Amino acid sequence: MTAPSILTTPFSDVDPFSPDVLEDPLPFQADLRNAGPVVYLRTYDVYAMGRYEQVRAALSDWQTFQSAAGVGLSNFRYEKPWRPPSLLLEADPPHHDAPRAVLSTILGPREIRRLGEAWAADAESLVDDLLSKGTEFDAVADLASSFPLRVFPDAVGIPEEGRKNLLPYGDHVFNAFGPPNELVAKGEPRVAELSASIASQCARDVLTSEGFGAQIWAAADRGDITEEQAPLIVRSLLTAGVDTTVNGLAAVLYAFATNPEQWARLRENPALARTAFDEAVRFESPVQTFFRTTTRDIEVGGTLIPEGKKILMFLGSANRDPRRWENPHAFDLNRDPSGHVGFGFGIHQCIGQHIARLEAATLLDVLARRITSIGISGPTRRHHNNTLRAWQSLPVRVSVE
Ligand code: OVM
Repeated sequence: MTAPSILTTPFSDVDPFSPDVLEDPLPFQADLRNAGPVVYLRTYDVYAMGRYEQVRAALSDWQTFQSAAGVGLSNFRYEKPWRPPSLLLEADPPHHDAPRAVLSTILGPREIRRLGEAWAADAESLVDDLLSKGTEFDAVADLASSFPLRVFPDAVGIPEEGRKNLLPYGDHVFNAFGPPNELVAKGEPRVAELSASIASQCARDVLTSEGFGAQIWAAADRGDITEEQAPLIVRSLLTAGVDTTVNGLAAVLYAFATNPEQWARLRENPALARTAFDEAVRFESPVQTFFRTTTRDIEVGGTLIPEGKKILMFLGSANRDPRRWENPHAFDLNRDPSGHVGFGFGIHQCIGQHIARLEAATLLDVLARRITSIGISGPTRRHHNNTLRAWQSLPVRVSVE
């Protein structure tokens, strides 16, 4: 990378979606932050931001950095989206407002509190079953993915069949925000099948009468949203609510398994579970990147970005920017991780974050009471995805009282 100067914008020829960078994005992110506040990525003709200040400012300015042209590399002004755009993620005010208002009420901290009690029993029985089989297991398959898949589909109210498609569909959606590389090609054969499966689960008559899905349809009955909007809002839950929480849980379990002193702190003070989860979201940033599109010429950090350009925001890099965070590469329950941009920031900030925190706190609460120590017991394996920082396998060994 070139050094920043008054005359030229620093540029890079690195492909941030290449297997090497996806395996370990941290060296690239450090180079990106050091190169300047804005770096031109020649591989994709996009402008990248890796520092906290600029990422947060761009997230806060939806008028200049729009989402409606897509939050992936593809520019919806010129390219037809591969699926009907999300009414939340890929929209801006005014169209964004009614769906956002409806869903943020349904997923609000007070509204979801009653779920916590039922989920505690689910977490207890999951951990009971697991520990009865032994003290070595895969923290991804046996905890990070099994717990969300046990509680979240029921909370939405979708039928049993088709649940197995949630993770593969999400994996493809998050790949599709990136460039059309091998990860996207790998998912293409199943796109039609998976999209049809997900769409069928958004219909009013297949959803249980109590869940989030039914509440979205009830909002259509009240006229808060239209009947055309309702199934797409249910789709957002099914798309954004599974792979993200699975990898958020995997992140916090990995962080504890590699930082035993932090596990001891959690056991001393289980009320730290929520801080621990947000610190893990900062530390690993399960959603690593999103794009925006400029709606006007704008100067950022000495670079003039023209109108209509794609901007790649590195949330994970912002969350480890030493300009913002002391000792950014440490997983530390002593810090206040609030202000991280792992859930985004501004009008599009994660609408499901209270659900994610509730899932994590419920599971960690049970684990902290049952497990005295947790460590890695074999080779760990990343799962590569164009957007997600994900795990394939995390073999762990635990001790119990
Ligand atoms: C959506 C959606 C999909 C993926 C991610 C996301 C992180 C939202 O369909 O609304 O937010």
